[in-house]
Amino acid sequence: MDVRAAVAFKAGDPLSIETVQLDGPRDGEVLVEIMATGICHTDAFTLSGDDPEGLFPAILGHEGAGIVREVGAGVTSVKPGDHVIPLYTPECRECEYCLHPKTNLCQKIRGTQGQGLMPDGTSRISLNGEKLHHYMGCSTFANFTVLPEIAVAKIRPDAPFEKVCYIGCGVTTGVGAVVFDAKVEPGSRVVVFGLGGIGLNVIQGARMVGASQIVGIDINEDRRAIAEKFGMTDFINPKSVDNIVEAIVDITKGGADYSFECIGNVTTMRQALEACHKGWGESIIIGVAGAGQEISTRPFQLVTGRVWRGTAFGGARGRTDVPKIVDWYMDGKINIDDLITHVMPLDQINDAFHLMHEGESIRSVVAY
Ligand code: NAD
Ligand code: AHE
Ligand code: ZN
Ligand code: ZN
Repeated sequence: MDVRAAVAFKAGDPLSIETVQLDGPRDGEVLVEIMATGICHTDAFTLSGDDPEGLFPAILGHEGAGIVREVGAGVTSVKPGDHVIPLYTPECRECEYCLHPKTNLCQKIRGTQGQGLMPDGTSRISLNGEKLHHYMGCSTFANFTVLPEIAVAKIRPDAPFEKVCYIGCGVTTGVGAVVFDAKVEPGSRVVVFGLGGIGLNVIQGARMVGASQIVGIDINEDRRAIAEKFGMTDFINPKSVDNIVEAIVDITKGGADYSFECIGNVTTMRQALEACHKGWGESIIIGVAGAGQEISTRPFQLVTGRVWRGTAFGGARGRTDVPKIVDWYMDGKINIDDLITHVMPLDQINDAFHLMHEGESIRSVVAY
């Protein structure tokens, strides 16, 4: 079938709106009509050429929501008409990783996913006979996509696509990092580096679990008001202090119980670790850093009890946890509406990248 898609032909170039050809679902796959997709910083990261796994030409996008229109042979967990959120971290419930209690990183299809292919090693997407790569197993910058059955979470039908698409990455990553991975305790002092589409969700997750102090760090002063609305108690602009680590240790009376790096910058990753409390502070890396980047610190920081760790997709097991997070939104436990600052049609998708780079948007959503 012909579908409308934003194609990334080359790193650094704007996306190009094209009519591409999509093959139907094969065994264990589903065809999904994408109704809305968010634009995450990771899409910009891959488009920039910084992603060591970045492949071109490709259809990017990994933060979608839509409706199952067709299922391939053997699919049992969803049927046409079901509302779903695509999962870049699938949940097969049978691989060594799914069966391990300490990780959400299902590896069942990770190999082919990283090669921009479906699990059988082929692509379903082409343009005038030329193969296009899938992206993060999702490719939501198209009004239809094909996904493995294990990479869709079935959600309630009354949830609005233009809002809950954001649960496909940003909301789950930020809230989940607090709830599922760090397991922040009530009364904790939490520090959040980067108050964008992810960091603001860390803030609302921290407020949800009862953190007593939530310190936000951003070079964009405009983030202060929205972060306060989501639960931030203190704000520091690194440009306004001599030493950001000392400023955090001072304001938290000894250091963070938990810090979250939501930027993707190896310098702020080090600051986030070193701003943790001696003896027990844990720093969680969420930001994705470019090819060739490395983190460093004095080992003494870890010897003296700080913990450095990371999280992908907020530690969420997609098919199990995403429907619950949709319920949290529908029940008013989390706020998504105020984070979606821009909604646009597909042919304006390049504006979403511009708004992100200019610091003018929190989340842009394409509504098909
Ligand atoms: P964003 O662009 O919306 O937000 C980034 C924020 O960081 C902005 O508010 C910006 O002003 C701030 N910032 C930039 N440089 C800074 C600095 N030096 N000091 C302080 N603040 C600074 O991006 P996002 O969508 O929130 O994504 C954040 C990061 O998380 C990206 O690296 C993205 O790739 C990554 N990410 C990771 C996962 C995961 O599963 N681990 C999931 C989603 C996104
Ligand atoms: N491909 C990159 C890393 C990109 C990355 O870390 N992706 C996160 C999700 S970011 C969502 O916005 C992730 O889930 N990672 C785990 C995984 O298996 O991909 C690189 O550096 O090679
Ligand atoms: Zn993302
Ligand atoms: Zn698995």
